[in-house]
Amino acid sequence: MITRRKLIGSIAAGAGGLMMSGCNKINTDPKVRTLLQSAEGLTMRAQRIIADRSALAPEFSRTDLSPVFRANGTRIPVGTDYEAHRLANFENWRLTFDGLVARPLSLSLAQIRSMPRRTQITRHDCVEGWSAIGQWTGVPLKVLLDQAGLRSGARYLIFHCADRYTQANYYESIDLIDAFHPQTILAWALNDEILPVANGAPLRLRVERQLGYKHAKYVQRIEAVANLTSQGLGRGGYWEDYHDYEWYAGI
Ligand SMILES: Nc1nc2c(c(=O)[nH]1)N[C@H]1C(S)=C(S)[C@@H](COP(=O)(O)O)O[C@H]1N2
Ligand SMILES: [Mo]
Repeated sequence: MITRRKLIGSIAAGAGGLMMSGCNKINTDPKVRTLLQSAEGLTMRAQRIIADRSALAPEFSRTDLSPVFRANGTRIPVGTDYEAHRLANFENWRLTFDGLVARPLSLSLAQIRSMPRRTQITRHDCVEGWSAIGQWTGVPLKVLLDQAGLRSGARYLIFHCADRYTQANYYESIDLIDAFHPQTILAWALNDEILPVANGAPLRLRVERQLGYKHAKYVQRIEAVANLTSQGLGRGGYWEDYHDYEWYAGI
């Protein structure tokens, strides 16, 4: 099966090749003509995928809320600074936003909670076979991106988490299409309550067009990067690195 990632990779390769060739040669060489035709087809498909990717995930009403929003994976990070921050009610905790940005940010929870917010009721789908509907409130990631200002070359955001999960530090990453998506938020409340520790306090990612494992909990640092090779085993996330999960887990 061809994954979206591979598809987009082959589009980029095809387009690059075409741009370097002379125009006349393209039209006469039957091999190149086939490439041109298929590249055009791929470009249309790529545009559809991108248009599709800016669509909103379904939102629900309060009557749809799951009675309990279950927790999965890490329920309480141990053995790191996180523990001290949790015991101090995250008073001195800060979110770092750095990497390929013009203005690195270091934000307290109070600052984050006073920023523009979005509330959304969405369905969370875990690959392990359960779903839950919850109401999330948080700052749209776009607000932080606009404050920090991406530098040229930035293509992905890495979310560094406070927990180790089995053998490694949990982390995740998304591309800029998802980063600027209106429903992509850093949530600090669930169902009108301060975000519980089990669900990722004090701050967790909601990236509503993707499966559960992309929704990084306990986010303490966001790093803008040019590629994903520097972190972990280089596949863009804990589950991608150690369990062969797809990097793009679109739903
Ligand atoms: N830091 C961190 N983020 C994480 C996980 C984790 O173990 N650690 N588990 C992931 C998985 S598989 C799912 S389904 C959701 C679960 O979120 P919840 O605990 O709020 O239900 O968080 C995701 N984000
Ligand atoms: Mo999951």
